[in-house]
Amino acid sequence: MNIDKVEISRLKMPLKNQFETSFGRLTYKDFLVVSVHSGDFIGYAESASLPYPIYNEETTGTVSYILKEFLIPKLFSAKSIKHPTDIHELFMPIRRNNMAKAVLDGAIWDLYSKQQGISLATALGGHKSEIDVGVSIGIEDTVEKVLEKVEQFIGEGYKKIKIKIKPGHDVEVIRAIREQFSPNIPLMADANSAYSLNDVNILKQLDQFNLIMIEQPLSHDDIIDHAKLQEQLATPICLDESIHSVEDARKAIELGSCKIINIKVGRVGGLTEAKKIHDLCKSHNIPVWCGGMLEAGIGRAHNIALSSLDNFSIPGDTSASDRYWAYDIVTPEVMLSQPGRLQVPDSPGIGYEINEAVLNQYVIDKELFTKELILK
Ligand code: OSB
Ligand code: MG
Repeated sequence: MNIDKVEISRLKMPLKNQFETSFGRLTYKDFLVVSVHSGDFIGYAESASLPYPIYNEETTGTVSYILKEFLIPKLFSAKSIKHPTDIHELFMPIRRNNMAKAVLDGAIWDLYSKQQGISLATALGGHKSEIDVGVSIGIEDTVEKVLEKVEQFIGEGYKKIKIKIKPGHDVEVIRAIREQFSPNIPLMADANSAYSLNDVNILKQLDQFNLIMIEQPLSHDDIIDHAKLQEQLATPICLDESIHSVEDARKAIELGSCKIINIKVGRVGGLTEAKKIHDLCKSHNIPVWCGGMLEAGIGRAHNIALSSLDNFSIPGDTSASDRYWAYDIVTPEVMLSQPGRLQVPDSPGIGYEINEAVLNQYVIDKELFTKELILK
């Protein structure tokens, strides 16, 4: 794969509705679209990063810096890149900065699939032609507003309803949902690290609601206390923030810190590492699902392709474009094929075209990198 140039566009896209988690409120998504060019082929990916370091330590600004200063120069000075997994090797000496690595890794995976004339899903080893999808509901000012959203998304057929919780917005919200809707709706809670072991009594109360899982109740960097908590909870714990690599996943499984893992491509440094975590979890009978970072269409397309792997057996946060966006940057937009289901594209690469007209409306900065410029 001979890379001629890399283009980075920075986008600022307003969310249709603000999205609040225990770590803060987001009203827009500020992210990068990276394209890698090789002859007539172009691979695309978007950064999972947020404008502030509140989910993890990265921001769109740090992703941009690491790409320009380290990762793009590494890409251009590599002797030969035969397969996207070579990128993973190439970036290994750089510590962390996983969202920065993931965006270039993802663009190369898309490029490779297009050059091979196969879908990204096929390139990754996925076999599903359709996937079940869920939706994530943020913290609202009132319980009534949460109930309205739950009603709307159940109506759209979403196969998993995830509720953001934090101290003071937890047991009553979940109770209200269980009282208002059929006890069978697939429900879970995501705390984004808002609790500590001192809150074990609150977390234990959640056991009565038959949740599919509780996601990341404790600290963003913890796997020890989660193991202690899991011993005391009937509800499976799912880790999100704490898992950055297949090694983290191995240790968490060994310790009993979780029974389910949320795989986010950005958080783990790319599709190659995401697939490794999928495979490891499969061999330990740990189901996985694909998390989201409020992606626009390009990121969503990557998530759909990844979710076609068979151990993605729980619906992911890979909702349709209209969950967050008035207009999406891909065409067609990501739309449910039937209630709560998405088709996995079988055309080459991510399987969605870029909607340049929409994308350009949101671009606030653009930079081009060539081998000559970078290695001068
Ligand atoms: O914890 O899964 C999370 C959004 C931003 C940061 C962290 C998280 C989320 C979500 C939304 O839950 C998932 C989505 O629909 O993209
Ligand atoms: Mg989460």
